[in-house]
Amino acid sequence: MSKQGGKTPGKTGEPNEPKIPAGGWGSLKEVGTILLKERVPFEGAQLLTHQNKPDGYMCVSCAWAKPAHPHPAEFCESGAKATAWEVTSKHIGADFFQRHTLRELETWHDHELEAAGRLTVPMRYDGALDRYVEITWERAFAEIGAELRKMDPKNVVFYSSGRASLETSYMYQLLARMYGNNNLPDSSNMCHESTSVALPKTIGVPIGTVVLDDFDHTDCIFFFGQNVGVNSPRMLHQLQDARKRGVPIVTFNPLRERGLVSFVNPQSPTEMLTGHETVISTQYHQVKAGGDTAALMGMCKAVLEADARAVAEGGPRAVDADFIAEHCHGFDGFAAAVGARGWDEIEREAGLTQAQMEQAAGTYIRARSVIGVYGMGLTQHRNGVQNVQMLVNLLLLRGNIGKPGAGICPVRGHSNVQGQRTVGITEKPELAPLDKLKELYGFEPPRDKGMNTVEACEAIRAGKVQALISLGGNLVRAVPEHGLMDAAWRALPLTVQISTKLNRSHLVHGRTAYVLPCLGRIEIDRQAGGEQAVSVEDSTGCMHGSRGRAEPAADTLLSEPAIVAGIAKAALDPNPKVDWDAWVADYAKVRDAIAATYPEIFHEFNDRMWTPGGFRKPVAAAKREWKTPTGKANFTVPDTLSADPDMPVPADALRLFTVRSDGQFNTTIYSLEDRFRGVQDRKVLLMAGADMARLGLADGDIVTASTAVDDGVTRTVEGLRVVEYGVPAGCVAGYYPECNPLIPLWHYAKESKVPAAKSIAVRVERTGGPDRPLH
Ligand SMILES: Nc1nc2c(c(=O)[nH]1)N[C@H]1C(S)=C(S)[C@@H](COP(=O)(O)OP(=O)(O)OC[C@H]3O[C@@H](n4cnc5c(=O)[nH]c(N)nc54)[C@H](O)[C@@H]3O)O[C@H]1N2
Ligand SMILES: Nc1nc2c(c(=O)[nH]1)N[C@H]1C(S)=C(S)[C@@H](COP(=O)(O)OP(=O)(O)OC[C@H]3O[C@@H](n4cnc5c(=O)[nH]c(N)nc54)[C@H](O)[C@@H]3O)O[C@H]1N2
Ligand SMILES: [Mo]
Repeated sequence: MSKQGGKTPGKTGEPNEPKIPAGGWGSLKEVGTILLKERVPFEGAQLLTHQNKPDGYMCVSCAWAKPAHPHPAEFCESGAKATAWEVTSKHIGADFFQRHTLRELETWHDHELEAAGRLTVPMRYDGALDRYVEITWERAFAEIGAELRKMDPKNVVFYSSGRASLETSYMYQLLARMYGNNNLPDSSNMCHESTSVALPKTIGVPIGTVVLDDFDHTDCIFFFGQNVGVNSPRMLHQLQDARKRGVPIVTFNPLRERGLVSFVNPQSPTEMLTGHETVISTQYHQVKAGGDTAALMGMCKAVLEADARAVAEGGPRAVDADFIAEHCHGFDGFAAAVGARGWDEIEREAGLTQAQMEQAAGTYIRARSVIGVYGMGLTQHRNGVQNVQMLVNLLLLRGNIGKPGAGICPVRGHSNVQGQRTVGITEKPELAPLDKLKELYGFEPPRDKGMNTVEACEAIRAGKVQALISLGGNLVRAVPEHGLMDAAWRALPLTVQISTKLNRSHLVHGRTAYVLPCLGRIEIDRQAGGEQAVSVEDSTGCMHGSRGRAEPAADTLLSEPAIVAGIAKAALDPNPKVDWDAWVADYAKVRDAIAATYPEIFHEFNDRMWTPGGFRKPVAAAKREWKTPTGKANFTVPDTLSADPDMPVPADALRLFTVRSDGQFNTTIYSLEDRFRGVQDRKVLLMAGADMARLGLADGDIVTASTAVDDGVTRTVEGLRVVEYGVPAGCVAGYYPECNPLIPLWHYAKESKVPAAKSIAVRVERTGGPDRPLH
């Protein structure tokens, strides 16, 4: 047993796991600790009262919905950490780089890089000195513009991480298109792109159908591969309320995640004082990583078998036959495909028993209105699109789309990642309003397909990319295949990072490299036209205004719209129809432009942006209008139940899935500890006792993991500590991004190209351990 703090001994099958609830005093203490560490105790605590409020700023952590009637404190532990991290009083200027060369900084941990503080001045890399050196904004823009003008627009990539506002994102996509390409990869390409591909084909909209109100009317909630306690904790309020009404919650997840087990509401004095925990999941099925298509198939099979019995016996139907007849296409083919699959195969691929799947199906059948919630556990697989489609199949069987209390609920990641897509950040020209842009701005938008994230990586490796502009993010660490990608990155002629904090992508840079520091969303944004506000879209398709409240980290920072405009003016010939300066002076004018481009969604944008709870974009499927090629909601037959057809796991290997901890926001590592999983450091592999015995490993052993594929590339991560943990046999969990070197670039979801970060065949080799000699 390893010596992990804060744990009670685990019972069989779940060793080493702490038994703390999500929320509670632990959560409050965490908030206090990070505010102190970032030296913002007073301002930070005050600021937090404005978080996710109709007149305040929208949290920079997750994209979960913001209620019209917020709690007095409408923030969570994760959101408070993200706020403290952004408004930290630690700042770094050019003098920091006089003290540290990039070579030295490369030895720093990712946590230390970001913890150094906010970037404050624009800089260019000086190769002779191996340092970033301060330059003026004017020079930075002029030089970047001059470089871009020399390049073939098709070889330039405009990446964005899903945090930038609707206003910035709209300007950014216009910049890329006026420059001459649709190369607009987004963090969404590594995230919910499987959703954006699966849902239009099946229900005719690219986003979820539920709103907050549905949680008040639901009879049952299913959770697939989403870690609510860490990644969208404010949603625990809706789950707790539902549980108090007796609503069952059925979870499918290889790990018993604390937030899905129990919760103490930090905003309830009674609960805090009595320690009363709400049980969140009423059933917990530890599906094998990649086993969801099979598990969902098992549930559909159980529903259809129950329905056949009902028909034979004349009882109430288990499927909603009227809904299927009126609204669906492909039911017969789907039912036949389900019938053709045997329980043996389903059990083997899901790692669950027939009885477990029948139990879940029984709960499903008894509920009138069901919500299906999911996250990266479904999307980041070779079959990521198919996984989502299987969840749609299950919901369609009982008409659980487009009625109150029911629907599909993808939980998006970054706080405006969904909104970026809504305003044109996409590499797919058919999804962008190109004719409208042409009409409004009098230029010929490029019509050819642009690069998504994986394609941009492939092109970078092939030496075909001349410049990479990044609007936020830390692409060098977020992508797979660090071994090959880092080297390719350094050969890029030009990289431009628009960032708030120092990260690996500033160190693994192009031959010419710029760092452009920007204001964060929480900061007051003063422009010629006065203090500006921005807007974002949440996971449920609701748009919210957001007004910064904190003093900027430095007066040398520019806002994201100002930086995008600065690059645009330098790289593009003047266009009388696009007045970048006027847009920067008054973001309301950008919103007018957004409204003119997308009148159906954004009409009277400026008037509606402060609507409490947000204003929602039209979601046809929520009204049972199906904008699909068949005009109906489509059942789809899965190609395979196999978790991972392109990367089978050899007998001596394990299936690795990468996860986040409560001490991180993506590649931003706030702290090394994972409070909920009881792990003190991040270089670990969480492994089942049975696998450890099979592989001759003991808790605390140090191992090297290597990818178990034979494609001529060696991929390893050294120095991982084995932690015995309650994961299904054959599966092993590790942290993102530490394990990203193990993911081959070619290993992605078939139709969406989302890297398959939740299923990687790995071998482990023992290299050391605390008290056992090597062999
Ligand atoms: N505090 C915090 N909040 C965040 C983030 C963060 O890093 N920190 N990141 C943001 C972003 S960009 C995103 S996309 C979201 C991500 O939020 P989530 O969608 O929750 O993503 P992950 O943490 O990667 O993993 C999700 C869960 O899937 C489970 N899982 C893994 N493989 C499988 C599988 O094959 N099947 C099933 N059923 N489950 C599986 C894991 O055990 C884990 O509990 O969170 C957002 N919010
Ligand atoms: N193995 C594995 N890999 C994964 C995942 C996984 O689950 N497993 N998840 C994938 C997912 S879902 C995602 S979304 C990606 C995330 O990929 P990215 O979005 O590229 O990465 P982040 O870590 O969110 O980016 C953090 C950086 O953003 C910058 N930043 C923060 N706030 C702002 C701001 O307001 N403005 C600007 N301009 N910059 C800002 C800071 O400099 C910070 O260092 O990673 C993907 N990679
Ligand atoms: Mo994400």
